[in-house]
Amino acid sequence: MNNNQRSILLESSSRFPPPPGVKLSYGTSGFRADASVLQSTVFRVGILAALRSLRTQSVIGLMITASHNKVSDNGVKIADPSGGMLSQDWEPFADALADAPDSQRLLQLVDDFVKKENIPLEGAQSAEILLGRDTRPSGETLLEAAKQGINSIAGAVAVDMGVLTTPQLHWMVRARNKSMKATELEYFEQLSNSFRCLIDLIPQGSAVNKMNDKLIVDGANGVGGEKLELLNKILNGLDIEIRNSGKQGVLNEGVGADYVQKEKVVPCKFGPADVGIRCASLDGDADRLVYFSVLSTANNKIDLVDGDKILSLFALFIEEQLNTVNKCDGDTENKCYWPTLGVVQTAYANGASTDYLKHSGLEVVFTKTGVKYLHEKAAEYDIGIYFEANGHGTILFSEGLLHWLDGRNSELASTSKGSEQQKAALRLLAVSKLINQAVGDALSGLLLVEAILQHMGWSIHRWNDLYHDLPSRQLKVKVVDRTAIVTENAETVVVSPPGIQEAIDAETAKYPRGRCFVRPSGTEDVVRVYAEATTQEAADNLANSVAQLMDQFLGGGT
Ligand code: 16G
Ligand code: MG
Repeated sequence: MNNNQRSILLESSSRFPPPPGVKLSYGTSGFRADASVLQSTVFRVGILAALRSLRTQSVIGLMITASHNKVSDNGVKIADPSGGMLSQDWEPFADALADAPDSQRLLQLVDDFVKKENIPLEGAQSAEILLGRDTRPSGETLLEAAKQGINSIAGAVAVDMGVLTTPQLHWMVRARNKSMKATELEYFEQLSNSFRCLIDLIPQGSAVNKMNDKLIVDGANGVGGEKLELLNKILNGLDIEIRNSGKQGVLNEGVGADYVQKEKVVPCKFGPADVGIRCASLDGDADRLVYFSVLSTANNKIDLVDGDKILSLFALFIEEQLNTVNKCDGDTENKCYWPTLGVVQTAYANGASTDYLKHSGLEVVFTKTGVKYLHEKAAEYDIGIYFEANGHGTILFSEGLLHWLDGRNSELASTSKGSEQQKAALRLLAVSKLINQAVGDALSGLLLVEAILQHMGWSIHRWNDLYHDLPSRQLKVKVVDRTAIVTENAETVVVSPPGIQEAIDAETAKYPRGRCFVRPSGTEDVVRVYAEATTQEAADNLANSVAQLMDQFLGGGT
């Protein structure tokens, strides 16, 4: 590092002293905390993003959001060149950088890391970082801190993309690194064109018209509602009413996908008048999507259609199209190609969904909780479909498969234009453009759900009847040190402290179809308990007794 770079870093970081006693870690979703303590962290993530861009010689993203957390929180995370999450091997450096007590220590860390990673840091190379933020009031000041961090690295340029959903920013980073145009308009056009394409390909005579009813979307009073209003203007073939678009209510307060999925009740501004109508909910930064319908009985209860069911719908549709495109008659047999198709879930997936997917002949694999793990696993297949029950997920297509589909489509266009086979190839290509290949995206996911429901001629009730969820219960337990819990097998088995797993097994064995696991949360200082059984009472009892076990083994107090 030359002296000029050294003095710029020292000077700028002295303007962003870390608040005393705050220790943050780059968890599953970046750094998150009360917005008032985040200035220095965001400044330092700006430095990190610039170094990452120099190291990869690619465009990097920096997103300021705390997703479904309360409005006074905020957070910051990095999008890697592929549009995915920051590479895990840089996370320890992110932690060290955020925790450096003063400018000197910060400088030392950067100096060591730059040498270790061989980062060209003399201004000879350029770096570009796209910045996005959600609608939180603290976003603007934090964005300024990020810019200052970026500007402290010679050759690095910050490009403010404005208020965006998290998936929009990831999409833009991916597009830029593929030398594609990457403005918000292009994003909207890609979504609306591919959606239109799927609608135009709906088989004649399917029950489509009956399905052409209204969708009501809860925008969580956040950026998703705002963006959906814009997208809705250029969409046709869909009747959407948007509520909680952020003009009045408070972000995530009694609204949004996280609230709806966890509490299983209607969000604000929904009620008895909506019974029977298809409803959807986005989270605060629009990377999660769940559907629901309002039940006619009182108590604001809903029928929840969660990420597992979105996954099942997508998997069914993809499988159907693959079967059609590969319908081989005689001489075309050698043109068939069976791509690998994998479905990725976490232990939170309802057992009934896993059974359903397996019975449908699909390969189901499990990973730890957290988008980065699911995404990485899904990328191992030609088509990898992943979803967390909380509504975060997407479909990944390999370059090889897309290339094959393109070729197959051209060939069919000349030999049997308009055939079912060709339409199936076109549908798969349209899905690959509609669904966000970078990260789970509530807006693109919503359009795909809508297109598939129209294709199938299904109501939300028909969709929800694919299988029936086993009753489940989630609890959190406060313990002395949650990191004492070490798990294996996609978080389904506790390997340490010794004895815990045996105790959980003994408890679970008391319940028919009982299933239970515990894991330390990555976003809160608690241990989470999940239990499933054939009745709600049994699931509640199992969860409660395992919560007590946590107390006994780890101390603390529930
Ligand atoms: C974060 C993760 C989400 C995960 C959740 C678990 C991302 C973008 N988000 O929100 O995938 O389900 O954490 O939270 O990775 P927990 O560890 O507190 O249970
Ligand atoms: Mg989110």
